[in-house]
Amino acid sequence: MLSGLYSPGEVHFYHGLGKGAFAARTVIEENRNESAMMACTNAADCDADGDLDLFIGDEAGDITFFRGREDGAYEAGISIFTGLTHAQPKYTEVRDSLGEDPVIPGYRLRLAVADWNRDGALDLLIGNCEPTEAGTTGHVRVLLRKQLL
Ligand SMILES: [Ca+2]
Ligand SMILES: [Ca+2]
Repeated sequence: MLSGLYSPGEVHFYHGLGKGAFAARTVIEENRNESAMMACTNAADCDADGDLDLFIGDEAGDITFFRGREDGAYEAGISIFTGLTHAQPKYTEVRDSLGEDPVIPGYRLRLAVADWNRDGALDLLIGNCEPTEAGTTGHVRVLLRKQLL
């Protein structure tokens, strides 16, 4: 089971032991500061190597990918939009890294992983918020995968 915390935005993994029991938590993403506040997690084997990988959508509007390793640990997370690693970034640092014309405008990014177009490659379904003069609006987008990560 994966759990994204509201604040400080940590992501925890609880290995299932069967019969409703779980092992002690493993911290996948520790204290990402306010950029990962209300982290949204999804697990899927995106590179088809048999190990679960993670996507984490965050408050700043970024998506971080963590490649799962055979030993159950995860490689350092990288932004799928900028390719940058985020080591405890602040919200404003992540927003600045996405630029003034980001791929996905807005913030509070939520996501799901599914093969939307049934081509055998997992895609991302994304929802988020964006401020307007009339208030806050929301967007839903699908990012179709073109190549292996
Ligand atoms: Ca994998
Ligand atoms: Ca697909």
